[in-house]
Amino acid sequence: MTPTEHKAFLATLQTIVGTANVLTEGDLSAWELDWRKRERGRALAVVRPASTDEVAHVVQACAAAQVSLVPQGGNTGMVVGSTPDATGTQVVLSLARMNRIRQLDAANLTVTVEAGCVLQTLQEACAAAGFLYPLSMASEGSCTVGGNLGTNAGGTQVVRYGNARELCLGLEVVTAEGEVWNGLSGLRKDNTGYDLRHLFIGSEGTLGVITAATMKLFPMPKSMMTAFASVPSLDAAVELLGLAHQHLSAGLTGFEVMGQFALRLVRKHFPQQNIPFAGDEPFCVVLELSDHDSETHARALLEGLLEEALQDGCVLDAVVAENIAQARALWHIRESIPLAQAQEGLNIKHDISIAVSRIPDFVRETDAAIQEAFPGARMVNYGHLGDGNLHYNVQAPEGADAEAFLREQEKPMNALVYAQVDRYNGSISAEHGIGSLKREKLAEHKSPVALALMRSIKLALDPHNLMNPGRTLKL
Ligand code: FAD
Ligand code: 2HG
Ligand code: ZN
Repeated sequence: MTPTEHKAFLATLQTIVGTANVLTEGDLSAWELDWRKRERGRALAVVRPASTDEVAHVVQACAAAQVSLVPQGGNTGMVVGSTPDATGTQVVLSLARMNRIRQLDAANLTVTVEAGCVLQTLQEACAAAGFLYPLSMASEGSCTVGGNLGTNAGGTQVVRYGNARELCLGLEVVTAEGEVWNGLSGLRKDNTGYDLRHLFIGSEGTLGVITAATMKLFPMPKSMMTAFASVPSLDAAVELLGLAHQHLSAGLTGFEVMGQFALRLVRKHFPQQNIPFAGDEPFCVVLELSDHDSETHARALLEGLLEEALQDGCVLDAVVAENIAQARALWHIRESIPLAQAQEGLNIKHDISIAVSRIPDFVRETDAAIQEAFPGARMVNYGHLGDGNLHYNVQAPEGADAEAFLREQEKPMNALVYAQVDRYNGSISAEHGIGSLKREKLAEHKSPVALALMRSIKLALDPHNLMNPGRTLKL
């Protein structure tokens, strides 16, 4: 682009969204630096449209100028997918101003919401109307509905309600050509050909821009109870999960596991938190029961489960929250682990999924292999055990230079862990996506047939490769 073309392009964007919403100067770190501080990009401009129409016109202007776009919500993604590359030639399309809840349809148990709405804002608005919007994760104070759908986010309630895909009934999307597809019918059954919404969900901004979505709502449970239990091993945690399914059935709405070192990091970096037990138990579990009968009914169910688990020996000790504040505090411990890890320093993350029953063997074998190859590496192992999703993360050995550890050991560490994941028929990305961080890995771990189909879809929907190029797929 010549300087004159550059100026004219910026002027076009300013005409569409207003001068104040085309940012080119000053500190743009909030949009250019990813949450994990892995990569700092440089944007041609950060553009902040306020309506679907404005998004469509911005995309059309970018297509005309052959400028690529990076859709961005809360920029909390874990895989470097929502920040621009270093060339200074990409537009960051921030959906933050498109944050309206368009309609909460109580009769049909749906909510239609714009992509930039912050997840917690949506949860709170639904709760105020007496409904549960179940998607939940530690980043909910800043991640957005568009980012949740762009990544097909999971979080802590998947065991009962599914991930973002399963909650979504329809989308409004601006295509790579700048056309608007309105698929916000909210129908629960619609078999009229290919289900386009599923192409865009989890596509990490590489196929189009999600501008709004119709999502499922649920009746608010009468009672939600949280327990925090210590368990002697991962095998015991899996056994407890089986018992929880039996005792609680669809009432089981959360089942998270936390390894000893993960909790030690929370103790170290957030000493004000009151973590139950001494700290020497190998693993702890947070489990949640949601009940549509009564608190008495819920308590009886949970106590029945814990009694049997204590007798079996798969639980060593347990506390049950007496009120909402205590329940929140117990969940907060779990949710503080990624923040405690970040405080401890740069780290290697593996967001993996494996059949639940095989997780204990996987961890035993892989822990041993890691200790042999990387002596002293500290395992921060925790996650959504109810869904078979571990955050099998690795912190540099005590006292080591975390930056050097990441630089020198990330590749061989990834190779070791992902080879194990393959052996166990697992996935190298359970919920965070691929972004640019795992793009090369995707090519190594997905079959050639699957990769070819994905490329065909990408080229059909975005023939000029302008939508978040270089993310997810290498063309
Ligand atoms: P961004 O980071 O802005 O974008 C993520 C991706 O989606 C990018 O590829 C981007 O281009 C694309 N995108 C964003 N908006 C749109 C749009 N409107 N249309 C099309 N594409 C779009 N993730 C989980 O799944 N489960 C967890 O439990 C979880 N916990 C987390 C805890 C912490 C502390 C943090 C920091 C992150 C966590 N995450 C978790 C990761 C992250 O919060 C989720 O991936 C979230 O869904 C990203 O939302 P966002 O709005 O921040 O998206
Ligand atoms: C969580 O479950 C998030 O807390 C973050 O998915 C995981 O930081 C991580 O590895
Ligand atoms: Zn997670």
